[in-house]
Amino acid sequence: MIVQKDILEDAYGPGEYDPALYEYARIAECVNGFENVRDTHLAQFHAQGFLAIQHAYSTAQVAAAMAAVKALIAGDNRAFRGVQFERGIAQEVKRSAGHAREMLVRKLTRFVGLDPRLDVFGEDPRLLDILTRIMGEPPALFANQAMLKPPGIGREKPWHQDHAYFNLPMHTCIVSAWVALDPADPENGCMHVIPESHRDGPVVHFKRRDWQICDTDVARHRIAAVALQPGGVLLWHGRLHHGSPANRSNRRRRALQLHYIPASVETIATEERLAVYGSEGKDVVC
Ligand SMILES: O=C(O)CCC(=O)C(=O)O
Repeated sequence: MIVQKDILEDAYGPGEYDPALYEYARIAECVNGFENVRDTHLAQFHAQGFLAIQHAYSTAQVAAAMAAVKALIAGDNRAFRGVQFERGIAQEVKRSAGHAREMLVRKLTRFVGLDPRLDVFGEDPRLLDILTRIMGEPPALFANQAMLKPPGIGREKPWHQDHAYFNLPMHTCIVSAWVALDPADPENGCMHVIPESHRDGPVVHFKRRDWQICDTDVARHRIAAVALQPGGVLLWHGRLHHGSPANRSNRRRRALQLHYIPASVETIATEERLAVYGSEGKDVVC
């Protein structure tokens, strides 16, 4: 992340990419509500590497979360320093205020613990029950961010595996939960996944438009786009290949992202992670 006086910018800026990287073969099917998640859906999670659930959270919870996000951006919590803008627009950020400034924000880092209206999402017993059933033990929250991908300027998040970012043992069953606050679809940069790619093991990541899988290693013909209504949640395995195109629409695409690990897991050294996921020292090119 880049710090310019009081303005925190995203670590990576917008980059040109081939739109074919997000040409999807299908829109992913969804379960309707946490209460309808059966063991067959959990088996599907293990087989496919993801599970999408519509109407998991209520309209009231989503509205409260959006108000809480707005308040954090407005600076209502003076201790919060996690507002991160899209990169390269610092002058515009300095000139803007209120709603216009809000529309330039890419990410809120570590929102959990700041506002009960946001904490309810990650603490929901129905979510925790599903995570426990997937992991075989109680989950612990490892990382969290609000991903706001603003209209027109919200950059792509290139294809990657979450495990490549986290210093966790290679066997760890990481599960990420991504909650849509706005309708999320291919036009405003919804999540795209490669079903079953979590079975391919760790993939070397490169610093290109982001810390990412090489574009030529993306299994383009297998892409599923995950369109969600507000309150819908996508769960995915930490080794699933996933990414999201830029938001070229005039609509917002706000989401809360929570990464869970089995409570018993302990962290490893960065070198150990990069020995697997990093490209340096390996005879590979991108
Ligand atoms: O919200 C997005 O567009 C991308 C989220 C994601 O995949 C990540 O941060 O790991």
